[in-house]
Amino acid sequence: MKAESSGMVIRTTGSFYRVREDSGQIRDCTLRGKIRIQGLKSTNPIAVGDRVSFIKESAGETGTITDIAPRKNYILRKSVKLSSQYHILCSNIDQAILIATVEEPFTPLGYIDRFLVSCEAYHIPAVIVFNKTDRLMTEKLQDKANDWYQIYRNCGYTVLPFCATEAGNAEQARALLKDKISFLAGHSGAGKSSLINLADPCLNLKTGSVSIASGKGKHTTTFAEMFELSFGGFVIDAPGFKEMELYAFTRAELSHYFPEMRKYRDQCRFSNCIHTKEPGCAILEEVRKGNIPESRYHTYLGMLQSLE
Ligand SMILES: Nc1nc2c(ncn2[C@@H]2O[C@H](COP(=O)(O)OP(=O)(O)OP(=O)(O)O)[C@@H](O)[C@H]2O)c(=O)[nH]1
Ligand SMILES: [Mg+2]
Ligand SMILES: [Zn+2]
Repeated sequence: MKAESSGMVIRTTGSFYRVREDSGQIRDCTLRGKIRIQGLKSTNPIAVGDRVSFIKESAGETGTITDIAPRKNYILRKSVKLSSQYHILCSNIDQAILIATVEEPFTPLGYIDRFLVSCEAYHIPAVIVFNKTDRLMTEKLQDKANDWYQIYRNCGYTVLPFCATEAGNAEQARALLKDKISFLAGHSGAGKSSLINLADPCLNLKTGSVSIASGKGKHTTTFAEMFELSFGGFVIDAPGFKEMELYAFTRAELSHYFPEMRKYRDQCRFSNCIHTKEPGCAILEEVRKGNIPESRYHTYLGMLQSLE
Protein backbone atom coordinates (compact mmCIF):
# COMPACT_ATOMS: atom_id res chain seq x y z
CA MET A 1 0.00 0.00 0.00
CA LYS A 2 1.25 3.46 -0.90
CA ALA A 3 1.90 5.91 1.90
CA GLU A 4 -0.40 8.90 2.27
CA SER A 5 0.99 12.41 2.48
CA SER A 6 -0.73 15.64 3.37
CA GLY A 7 -0.62 19.17 2.10
CA MET A 8 -2.58 22.27 1.16
CA VAL A 9 -4.34 23.06 -2.08
CA ILE A 10 -2.83 26.25 -3.53
CA ARG A 11 -4.54 26.31 -6.92
CA THR A 12 -7.42 24.68 -8.71
CA THR A 13 -7.70 24.37 -12.50
CA GLY A 14 -10.52 22.28 -13.85
CA SER A 15 -10.17 18.87 -12.30
CA PHE A 16 -6.52 19.41 -11.30
CA TYR A 17 -5.53 20.52 -7.86
CA ARG A 18 -2.07 21.88 -7.15
CA VAL A 19 -1.07 20.70 -3.72
CA ARG A 20 1.82 21.98 -1.66
CA GLU A 21 3.21 19.22 0.47
CA ASP A 22 4.21 20.22 3.95
CA SER A 23 7.83 19.72 2.82
CA GLY A 24 7.31 22.48 0.23
CA GLN A 25 7.16 20.16 -2.76
CA ILE A 26 4.46 20.99 -5.32
CA ARG A 27 2.32 18.22 -6.79
CA ASP A 28 -0.59 18.27 -9.24
CA CYS A 29 -3.30 15.96 -8.04
CA THR A 30 -6.61 14.63 -9.21
CA LEU A 31 -9.49 13.56 -7.09
CA ARG A 32 -10.37 9.92 -6.64
CA GLY A 33 -14.05 9.15 -6.62
CA LYS A 34 -16.39 11.40 -4.75
CA ILE A 35 -15.56 13.14 -1.53
CA ARG A 36 -18.71 14.16 0.22
CA ILE A 37 -18.64 17.19 2.43
CA GLN A 38 -21.45 17.10 4.88
CA GLY A 39 -23.96 19.90 5.13
CA LEU A 40 -22.54 22.09 2.39
CA LYS A 41 -23.90 22.29 -1.13
CA SER A 42 -21.07 23.75 -3.15
CA THR A 43 -20.27 23.30 -6.80
CA ASN A 44 -16.57 22.66 -6.18
CA PRO A 45 -15.49 19.76 -3.99
CA ILE A 46 -12.07 21.22 -3.19
CA ALA A 47 -10.96 24.82 -2.76
CA VAL A 48 -7.73 26.74 -2.32
CA GLY A 49 -6.66 26.46 1.30
CA ASP A 50 -8.08 22.98 1.81
CA ARG A 51 -5.93 20.54 3.74
CA VAL A 52 -5.91 17.24 1.88
CA SER A 53 -4.46 13.76 2.09
CA PHE A 54 -3.10 12.29 -1.10
CA ILE A 55 -1.25 9.32 -2.49
CA LYS A 56 1.87 10.00 -4.56
CA GLU A 57 1.92 8.33 -7.93
CA SER A 58 5.09 6.34 -8.44
CA ALA A 59 5.90 8.02 -11.72
CA GLY A 60 6.21 11.78 -11.99
CA GLU A 61 5.04 14.55 -9.74
CA THR A 62 1.38 13.74 -9.61
CA GLY A 63 -0.91 12.39 -6.95
CA THR A 64 -4.42 11.38 -6.06
CA ILE A 65 -6.38 13.17 -3.37
CA THR A 66 -8.11 10.73 -1.06
CA ASP A 67 -9.43 12.89 1.74
CA ILE A 68 -10.09 16.46 2.80
CA ALA A 69 -9.80 17.71 6.36
CA PRO A 70 -12.69 19.62 7.97
CA ARG A 71 -12.45 23.34 7.18
CA LYS A 72 -11.96 25.79 10.03
CA ASN A 73 -13.67 28.45 7.89
CA TYR A 74 -14.36 29.27 4.26
CA ILE A 75 -15.58 32.04 2.00
CA LEU A 76 -18.44 31.35 -0.37
CA ARG A 77 -19.14 32.86 -3.71
CA LYS A 78 -22.21 32.51 -5.84
CA SER A 79 -21.63 30.06 -8.62
CA VAL A 80 -21.62 32.01 -11.86
CA LYS A 81 -23.75 29.72 -13.96
CA LEU A 82 -26.23 28.55 -11.36
CA SER A 83 -26.95 31.51 -9.19
CA SER A 84 -28.70 29.47 -6.52
CA GLN A 85 -25.54 27.47 -5.93
CA TYR A 86 -22.33 28.39 -4.23
CA HIS A 87 -18.74 27.55 -4.62
CA ILE A 88 -16.05 27.81 -2.04
CA LEU A 89 -13.60 30.57 -2.91
CA CYS A 90 -11.00 29.59 -0.32
CA SER A 91 -10.77 27.99 3.10
CA ASN A 92 -8.79 27.86 6.33
CA ILE A 93 -8.03 31.57 6.37
CA ASP A 94 -6.15 33.07 9.34
CA GLN A 95 -7.03 36.67 8.54
CA ALA A 96 -8.93 38.71 5.99
CA ILE A 97 -7.24 41.99 5.12
CA LEU A 98 -9.29 44.74 3.54
CA ILE A 99 -7.21 47.27 1.64
CA ALA A 100 -9.28 50.44 1.84
CA THR A 101 -8.45 53.97 0.76
CA VAL A 102 -9.83 57.28 1.97
CA GLU A 103 -8.83 58.80 -1.38
CA GLU A 104 -7.93 57.50 -4.86
CA PRO A 105 -10.14 55.52 -4.99
CA PHE A 106 -12.59 56.51 -2.27
CA THR A 107 -13.83 53.45 -0.38
CA PRO A 108 -17.41 53.88 0.88
CA LEU A 109 -17.81 53.13 4.58
CA GLY A 110 -20.72 50.84 3.73
CA TYR A 111 -18.36 48.67 1.71
CA ILE A 112 -15.97 48.39 4.65
CA ASP A 113 -18.86 47.56 7.00
CA ARG A 114 -20.24 44.84 4.73
CA PHE A 115 -16.82 43.30 4.42
CA LEU A 116 -16.49 43.22 8.21
CA VAL A 117 -19.96 41.70 8.63
CA SER A 118 -18.96 38.97 6.20
CA CYS A 119 -15.79 38.27 8.17
CA GLU A 120 -17.77 38.08 11.41
CA ALA A 121 -20.20 35.64 9.83
CA TYR A 122 -17.38 33.57 8.36
CA HIS A 123 -15.43 33.57 11.65
CA ILE A 124 -12.39 35.12 10.05
CA PRO A 125 -10.40 37.78 11.96
CA ALA A 126 -10.39 41.02 9.97
CA VAL A 127 -7.76 43.72 9.57
CA ILE A 128 -8.32 47.02 7.76
CA VAL A 129 -5.34 48.53 6.00
CA PHE A 130 -6.00 52.14 5.03
CA ASN A 131 -3.58 52.50 2.16
CA LYS A 132 -2.27 55.58 0.32
CA THR A 133 -1.83 57.72 3.40
CA ASP A 134 0.61 59.77 1.27
CA ARG A 135 -2.39 60.94 -0.76
CA LEU A 136 -3.98 62.63 2.24
CA MET A 137 -2.74 66.03 1.11
CA THR A 138 -4.99 68.34 3.07
CA GLU A 139 -5.71 68.69 6.74
CA LYS A 140 -9.35 68.05 5.96
CA LEU A 141 -8.53 64.69 4.40
CA GLN A 142 -6.26 63.78 7.29
CA ASP A 143 -9.02 64.57 9.76
CA LYS A 144 -11.43 62.45 7.78
CA ALA A 145 -8.96 59.55 7.74
CA ASN A 146 -8.42 59.83 11.49
CA ASP A 147 -12.18 59.78 12.06
CA TRP A 148 -12.41 56.59 10.02
CA TYR A 149 -9.56 54.91 11.89
CA GLN A 150 -11.29 55.76 15.15
CA ILE A 151 -14.66 54.35 14.06
CA TYR A 152 -13.17 50.94 13.39
CA ARG A 153 -10.74 50.91 16.29
CA ASN A 154 -13.64 51.66 18.63
CA CYS A 155 -15.43 48.62 17.22
CA GLY A 156 -12.42 46.52 18.15
CA TYR A 157 -10.83 46.09 14.73
CA THR A 158 -7.15 46.30 13.92
CA VAL A 159 -6.59 49.37 11.75
CA LEU A 160 -3.32 49.98 9.96
CA PRO A 161 -2.78 53.29 8.13
CA PHE A 162 -0.31 52.45 5.39
CA CYS A 163 1.58 53.52 2.30
CA ALA A 164 2.51 50.67 -0.02
CA THR A 165 4.75 52.75 -2.27
CA GLU A 166 7.18 53.61 0.53
CA ALA A 167 10.07 51.12 0.56
CA GLY A 168 10.67 51.81 4.25
CA ASN A 169 7.33 50.13 5.08
CA ALA A 170 8.35 46.71 3.75
CA GLU A 171 9.10 45.33 7.20
CA GLN A 172 5.65 46.38 8.44
CA ALA A 173 4.01 44.64 5.46
CA ARG A 174 5.98 41.48 6.19
CA ALA A 175 4.98 41.56 9.86
CA LEU A 176 1.34 41.77 8.80
CA LEU A 177 1.54 38.72 6.54
CA LYS A 178 4.22 36.53 8.11
CA ASP A 179 3.30 32.90 8.84
CA LYS A 180 -0.38 33.44 8.18
CA ILE A 181 -2.82 32.56 5.43
CA SER A 182 -4.19 35.95 4.48
CA PHE A 183 -7.11 36.74 2.23
CA LEU A 184 -6.71 40.17 0.64
CA ALA A 185 -9.70 42.10 -0.60
CA GLY A 186 -10.44 45.63 -1.73
CA HIS A 187 -11.44 47.73 -4.69
CA SER A 188 -9.39 47.67 -7.82
CA GLY A 189 -6.55 50.15 -7.48
CA ALA A 190 -6.55 50.17 -3.68
CA GLY A 191 -3.07 48.63 -3.60
CA LYS A 192 -3.48 44.93 -2.79
CA SER A 193 -0.80 43.75 -5.22
CA SER A 194 1.44 46.68 -4.27
CA LEU A 195 1.32 45.68 -0.61
CA ILE A 196 2.15 42.06 -1.42
CA ASN A 197 5.04 43.11 -3.68
CA LEU A 198 6.38 45.45 -1.05
CA ALA A 199 6.45 42.57 1.44
CA ASP A 200 7.85 40.06 -1.03
CA PRO A 201 9.36 41.54 -4.21
CA CYS A 202 10.04 37.99 -5.52
CA LEU A 203 6.35 37.59 -6.28
CA ASN A 204 6.42 40.52 -8.70
CA LEU A 205 2.63 40.75 -9.07
CA LYS A 206 1.25 43.04 -11.72
CA THR A 207 0.17 46.38 -10.32
CA GLY A 208 -1.73 49.36 -11.61
CA SER A 209 -3.73 47.25 -13.99
CA VAL A 210 -7.27 48.28 -14.80
CA SER A 211 -8.33 44.90 -16.11
CA ILE A 212 -10.42 44.21 -13.05
CA ALA A 213 -12.29 47.50 -13.24
CA SER A 214 -13.82 46.40 -16.53
CA GLY A 215 -14.77 43.07 -15.05
CA LYS A 216 -12.93 41.37 -17.92
CA GLY A 217 -9.49 39.92 -18.38
CA LYS A 218 -7.72 37.31 -16.36
CA HIS A 219 -9.58 38.00 -13.13
CA THR A 220 -12.95 36.96 -14.47
CA THR A 221 -12.06 33.56 -13.08
CA THR A 222 -13.73 33.27 -9.72
CA PHE A 223 -11.23 30.78 -8.35
CA ALA A 224 -8.67 32.22 -6.04
CA GLU A 225 -4.96 31.60 -6.27
CA MET A 226 -2.64 31.39 -3.35
CA PHE A 227 0.93 32.70 -3.34
CA GLU A 228 3.60 31.48 -1.00
CA LEU A 229 5.63 34.20 0.70
CA SER A 230 9.40 33.74 0.78
CA PHE A 231 9.51 34.76 4.46
CA GLY A 232 6.70 32.41 5.54
CA GLY A 233 2.96 32.58 5.00
CA PHE A 234 0.53 32.61 2.12
CA VAL A 235 -1.62 35.28 0.51
CA ILE A 236 -4.74 35.03 -1.56
CA ASP A 237 -5.01 38.02 -3.86
CA ALA A 238 -8.69 37.98 -4.67
CA PRO A 239 -10.06 40.89 -6.67
CA GLY A 240 -13.76 41.64 -6.64
CA PHE A 241 -14.78 41.13 -3.04
CA LYS A 242 -18.20 42.34 -4.20
CA GLU A 243 -19.03 38.78 -5.03
CA MET A 244 -18.23 37.46 -1.60
CA GLU A 245 -21.49 35.98 -0.43
CA LEU A 246 -23.02 36.44 2.95
CA TYR A 247 -24.48 33.49 4.70
CA ALA A 248 -28.22 33.60 4.62
CA PHE A 249 -28.91 34.86 8.09
CA THR A 250 -32.07 36.28 9.56
CA ARG A 251 -32.81 39.91 10.27
CA ALA A 252 -32.75 39.21 13.97
CA GLU A 253 -29.21 37.84 13.70
CA LEU A 254 -27.69 40.75 11.78
CA SER A 255 -26.75 42.92 14.76
CA HIS A 256 -24.75 39.99 16.10
CA TYR A 257 -22.21 40.61 13.33
CA PHE A 258 -21.61 44.21 14.41
CA PRO A 259 -19.32 43.83 17.46
CA GLU A 260 -20.27 47.23 18.88
CA MET A 261 -23.98 46.26 18.73
CA ARG A 262 -23.42 42.76 19.99
CA LYS A 263 -22.51 44.25 23.36
CA TYR A 264 -25.94 45.85 23.79
CA ARG A 265 -28.44 43.72 21.88
CA ASP A 266 -29.37 41.65 24.91
CA GLN A 267 -30.45 44.78 26.75
CA CYS A 268 -33.33 45.61 24.39
CA ARG A 269 -36.79 45.37 25.91
CA PHE A 270 -38.01 42.92 23.27
CA SER A 271 -36.02 39.79 22.55
CA ASN A 272 -37.01 39.92 18.87
CA CYS A 273 -35.96 43.60 18.56
CA ILE A 274 -34.38 44.44 15.21
CA HIS A 275 -33.38 47.90 16.47
CA THR A 276 -35.26 50.15 14.08
CA LYS A 277 -37.86 52.00 16.17
CA GLU A 278 -38.86 49.63 18.96
CA PRO A 279 -39.44 51.16 22.38
CA GLY A 280 -36.76 50.30 24.91
CA CYS A 281 -34.20 49.49 22.21
CA ALA A 282 -30.71 49.60 23.75
CA ILE A 283 -28.99 49.89 20.39
CA LEU A 284 -30.96 52.97 19.35
CA GLU A 285 -30.06 54.48 22.70
CA GLU A 286 -26.35 53.82 22.13
CA VAL A 287 -26.53 55.31 18.64
CA ARG A 288 -28.03 58.44 20.22
CA LYS A 289 -25.26 58.53 22.80
CA GLY A 290 -22.63 58.13 20.10
CA ASN A 291 -21.35 54.77 21.34
CA ILE A 292 -22.42 53.11 18.10
CA PRO A 293 -21.16 55.08 15.06
CA GLU A 294 -23.96 56.49 12.94
CA SER A 295 -22.31 55.32 9.74
CA ARG A 296 -22.25 51.75 11.00
CA TYR A 297 -25.89 51.94 12.08
CA HIS A 298 -26.76 53.33 8.67
CA THR A 299 -25.11 50.30 7.01
CA TYR A 300 -26.96 48.06 9.42
CA LEU A 301 -30.32 49.52 8.33
CA GLY A 302 -29.39 49.11 4.65
CA MET A 303 -28.42 45.49 5.15
CA LEU A 304 -31.55 44.86 7.17
CA GLN A 305 -33.63 46.09 4.26
CA SER A 306 -31.88 43.79 1.82
CA LEU A 307 -32.72 40.86 4.08
CA GLU A 308 -36.45 41.56 3.89
N1 LIG B 1 0.32 57.11 -3.91
C1 LIG B 1 0.18 55.81 -3.65
N2 LIG B 1 -0.06 54.96 -4.66
C2 LIG B 1 -0.20 53.65 -4.38
C3 LIG B 1 -0.09 53.15 -3.06
N3 LIG B 1 -0.28 51.80 -3.10
C4 LIG B 1 -0.50 51.50 -4.40
N4 LIG B 1 -0.44 52.60 -5.17
C5 LIG B 1 -0.65 52.67 -6.63
O1 LIG B 1 -2.01 52.39 -6.93
C6 LIG B 1 -2.12 51.70 -8.16
C7 LIG B 1 -2.93 50.43 -7.98
O2 LIG B 1 -2.23 49.54 -7.14
P1 LIG B 1 -2.41 47.95 -7.24
O3 LIG B 1 -1.50 47.37 -6.22
O4 LIG B 1 -2.26 47.47 -8.62
O5 LIG B 1 -3.94 47.80 -6.79
P2 LIG B 1 -4.79 46.47 -6.59
O6 LIG B 1 -5.57 46.64 -5.35
O7 LIG B 1 -3.92 45.27 -6.68
O8 LIG B 1 -5.78 46.54 -7.81
P3 LIG B 1 -6.46 45.34 -8.64
O9 LIG B 1 -5.43 44.28 -8.89
O10 LIG B 1 -6.93 46.02 -9.89
O11 LIG B 1 -7.62 44.85 -7.80
C8 LIG B 1 -0.69 51.44 -8.64
O12 LIG B 1 -0.38 52.42 -9.61
C9 LIG B 1 0.14 51.62 -7.40
O13 LIG B 1 1.44 52.05 -7.67
C10 LIG B 1 0.19 54.08 -2.00
O14 LIG B 1 0.28 53.76 -0.80
N5 LIG B 1 0.29 55.40 -2.36
MG1 LIG C 1 -3.92 43.58 -7.98
ZN1 LIG D 1 -33.07 46.86 19.91
